[in-house]
Amino acid sequence: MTETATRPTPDTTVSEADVVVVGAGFSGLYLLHRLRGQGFRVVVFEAGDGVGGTWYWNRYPGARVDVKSMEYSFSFDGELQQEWEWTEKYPPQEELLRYVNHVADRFDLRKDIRLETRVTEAVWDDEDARWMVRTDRGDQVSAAHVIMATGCLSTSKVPEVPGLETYTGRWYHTGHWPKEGVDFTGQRVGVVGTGSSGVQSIPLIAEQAAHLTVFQRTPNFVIPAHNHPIDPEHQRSVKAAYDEHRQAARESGFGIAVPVATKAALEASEEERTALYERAWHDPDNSLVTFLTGFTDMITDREANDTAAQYVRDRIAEIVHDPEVARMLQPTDHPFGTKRPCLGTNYYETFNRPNVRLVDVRRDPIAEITTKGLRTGTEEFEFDALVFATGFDAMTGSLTAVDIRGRDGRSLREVWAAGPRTYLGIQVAGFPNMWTITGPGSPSVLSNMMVSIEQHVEWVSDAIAALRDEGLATMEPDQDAQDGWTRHVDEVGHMTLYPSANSWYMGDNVPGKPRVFMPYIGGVGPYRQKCDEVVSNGYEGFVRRPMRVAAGMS
Ligand code: NA7
Repeated sequence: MTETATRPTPDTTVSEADVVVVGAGFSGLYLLHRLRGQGFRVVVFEAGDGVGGTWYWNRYPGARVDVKSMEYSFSFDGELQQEWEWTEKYPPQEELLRYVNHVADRFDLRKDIRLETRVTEAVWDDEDARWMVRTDRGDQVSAAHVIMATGCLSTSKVPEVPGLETYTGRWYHTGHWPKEGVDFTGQRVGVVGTGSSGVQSIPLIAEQAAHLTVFQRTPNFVIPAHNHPIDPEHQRSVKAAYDEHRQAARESGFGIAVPVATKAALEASEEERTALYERAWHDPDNSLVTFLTGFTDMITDREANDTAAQYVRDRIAEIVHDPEVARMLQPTDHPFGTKRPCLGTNYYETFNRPNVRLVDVRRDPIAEITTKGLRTGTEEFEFDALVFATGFDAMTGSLTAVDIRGRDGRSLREVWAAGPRTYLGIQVAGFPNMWTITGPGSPSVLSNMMVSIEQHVEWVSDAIAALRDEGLATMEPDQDAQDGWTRHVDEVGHMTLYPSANSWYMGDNVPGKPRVFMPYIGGVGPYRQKCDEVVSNGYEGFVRRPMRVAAGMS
C-alpha cells in the first residue's frame, strides 16, 4: 500500500495490511514503529489532522501533563531519550505535541498514517481469520489484526442537560479545543467542571476574562504542582542513569519511581504524618502520587486516608479568604485519591479574585442551557462563552464508539453491556486478533501512561510476531481466564477505597454506564510480571490457533 499523510480522495477498494492500528497518539506511533521493525505491513488511522492523540486534542489554556516530563516520555530508544531536552517539570501541551511530532519524524512514521480518517467499523471474518476495517472516508482494509490504540480519555462528554443547541454564545469542550486558541478578554465566561482540565484552565481563564463563574459538582483535591524549568544539571544526571530510572518506574506501583512506603499512616505519630504531608505539599520536586504512596494504608483505610484529606482541607481553608467559598472547595464526599487527584497552579488562590464566583451545582444542579447562558434550579446566568471541562466517557468510550463485531457478529457494545470484560486488559474473548492498548483491566489510567503504553505495545507486538513465527493465525483469551481476570480486577479494586467514590474510574460520570471499577490497581510492576509469566507459560490463558482451525476447517 502507498500511504500519504493526508488523503483528499477516499479509497474505496479493499486494501490489505497485516495490522490496522486505530489512533496515532503515543500508543499508535510506537506500535507502528515496533511492528514495522518486526516486518509487518501496518496502516494507522487517525481522526485528527495531526498525530498526538490526547496532546493533539487537549489544547485548553494551561493544559500540561501532570507526570514529570523525564518520566512521561518514551524509553524504547536510547538516542531519542538522550537527545530530547525537556524544558519544564511538567511541560505544556505545545511541548508535548512537538515531542510527538519529533517522534513521528525521527522514525519516519507519517507515510503509514492516514489522518482525518475515523475508523467506524471492524468486523471479524472467521472463515478468513481477518478483520475488515471501514472508515468514514470509505476505506476498507482487510487485516489479520486490529489494535485499538484509541486512548482512555478521548471520547469527550458534554453534560446531559437540555438546550445546548439554543445557546447563542460560543461554547468549547476542553478535550476538543480550537487549534487557533480562544481569547476570553473582556468576556463573561462560565466553566463547568473541576477535574484536572478545569483545575488547569480556570486560573488562566480567570486572568483573561472580565468575569468567570465556576460550576462545581464535586470539589477535588488539588495539590500544588510546583512546576518549574528543569535544571539542566538535573536533566543531565537523570539521563546519565536513565536505564535505572526507567526500570524503577516499570517495577513501581503507579509507573512513577517513588520510594516505597514501609509504614502505615495509622502507625505513624501525628508529627510524622504532618511532616510527610508538609513535604508532599511544599516540596518543589513532589509528584502526583507523593500523598498516595507516603504510607502503606493510604488507599485501603478510610481513617488513614482522612489524615491526608484533612491536611489538604486545612490548606484550602488557609488559602481561600472567604470561609464559605473555602468550605465549598473542601472535598468531604470521597477519600483522597479515589477520584483522580489534580495538580494545580494558583487554583485555590483564583477563588480569591474579585472576578471569580464559585457555584455549587451539586446543591443546585444545572437545569438547562439557555440562549444566553445557563439556568440552575434557582438562578439564571448569562455568558459570552461557556467552557465544558466535563471529561470523557473514559476507558471504554472510544472502544465502543467503533462498531466492533467479533465471532458470530457479536458486538463489543453488547458483550460489554454490563461492563468491560477482558483478559489482562489486552484482549476480549470472542474477538480474536483484536487488541487494546491500556484497556480496561490493566493499570492504564492509574499509572504513568507512558510506562503502561510501552509495556502493552511491546507485549502485543511480540505476541503478534510470535503467532506468525509459530505459524499460528489467531489468538484470543480463554473464557475462563478472562472471567478469572475480570473477577480479580474487581476484587483487588474492592480491597481499596476507590469504589467508594463516584468517579470516571467507576463509569459514574456517564449516565447509564455500568458501575465497574475499570482499571487494575494491583500495581504496574506486579501486572508486568503477570504478563511476562503468561508468556513464559506459553501464553497461558490465551487460545492460539492455526489457520485451518481458525477457519473452521479441522
Ligand atoms: P474529569 O476529571 O472527568 O472532570 C470532569 C468534571 O466535570 C468533574 O468535576 C465533573 O463533576 C464535572 N461534570 C461532569 N458533568 C457535569 C454536569 N452535568 N454538571 C456539573 N459538573 C459536571 O475530566 P477532566 O477532563 O478534568 O480530566 C480527565 C483526566 O485527564 C484527568 O483525570 C487526568 O487523568 C487527565 P463530578 O466529579 O463528576 O461530580
